[in-house]
Amino acid sequence: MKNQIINTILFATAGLALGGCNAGETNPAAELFSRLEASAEKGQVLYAHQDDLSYGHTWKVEDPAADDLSRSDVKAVCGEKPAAVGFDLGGIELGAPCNLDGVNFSLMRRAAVKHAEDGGVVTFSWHARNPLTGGDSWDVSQKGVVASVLDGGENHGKFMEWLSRTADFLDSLRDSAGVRIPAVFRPWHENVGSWFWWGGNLCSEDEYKALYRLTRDYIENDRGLDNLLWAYSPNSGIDSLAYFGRYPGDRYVELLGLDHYEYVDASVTDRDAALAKADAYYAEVLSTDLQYIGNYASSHGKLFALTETGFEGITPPLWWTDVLLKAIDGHKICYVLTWRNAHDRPDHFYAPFPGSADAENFLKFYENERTVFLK
Ligand code: BMA
Repeated sequence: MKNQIINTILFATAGLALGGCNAGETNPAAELFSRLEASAEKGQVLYAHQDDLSYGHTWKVEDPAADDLSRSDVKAVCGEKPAAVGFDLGGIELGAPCNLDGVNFSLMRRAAVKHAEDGGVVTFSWHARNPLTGGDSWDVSQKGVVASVLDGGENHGKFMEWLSRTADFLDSLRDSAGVRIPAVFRPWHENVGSWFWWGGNLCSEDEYKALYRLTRDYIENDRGLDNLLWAYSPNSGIDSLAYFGRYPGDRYVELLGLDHYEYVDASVTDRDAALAKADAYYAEVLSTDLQYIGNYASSHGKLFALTETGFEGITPPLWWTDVLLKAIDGHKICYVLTWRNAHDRPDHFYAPFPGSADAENFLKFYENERTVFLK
């Protein structure tokens, strides 16, 4: 009974937080919200890995239609798939068969649906092409791209077609009963730094907010997709003023995120000193940023997560326990996502694989009572 009352309250709260659904009603997104909220409340953190089911350090799904989706670098190391899997939609806007990293979109659909049906969580980022120049997301050669896609801008019509293709794909994420699976959608990420065409120096705060709102209004209201939790995830290394300066508003966001990576300063010649400095900086930034994001999330009924993180090549052998787990200690984030293990770039990996130097330490991370994997 007690649990029933708590569940009713949780669902009602989530329903209120989500545009288009009434208190007490449930939909896939509201249910996902409640699950994530309840597990974060218990101090649990879902482990998530980008592209985990599509390829790994030395392999790639070859047959998108027939593969049984049982492979995963993470599973090969600890015996379980991650609880959450990240996918990227970059390229869907052009109607391309594969995303920017060569992942076939029908494979992505199958993998996301299977992962959700297996009880996991799926999240989508979107490295969309530059609609003004025709370049990629990182083409920051011209300002005014965002202005050009807003209502009245020269690329508005084209951009609405892009949104329409993205909505088609998100709408096609349906289980065997034809019901849309829930997903976290995280468009226009790392938006305070200036490396994407929607970045800090490339558009005004109001233009950014308008871009985000246009995206949600179209996908949710015009297309009726109620299966999404919307994430806002700036890059790290900023303060709360910068973080919230571009926040599209509580009506538009359910999950506050942060993308924060660890890097070694190559100019420091003493490798151990460089690593110690990198570990300390990684932890310091997270402790500040997760504090203000967490405060806002708890007072505004939002989820929060470390939406991208990692150390390329995972050099410190104890990174998982001594750096990552320590840095998130005390913060009620619902998931932590480490970036992809590229199959075609041996040094570009952010999760363990059989034989990687961090694999043993990852087992400790896996066994830690806080972390949650698929089972
Ligand atoms: C970056 C790198 C790129 C990739 C992009 C989108 O961080 O991993 O190789 O194309 O993410 O997935």
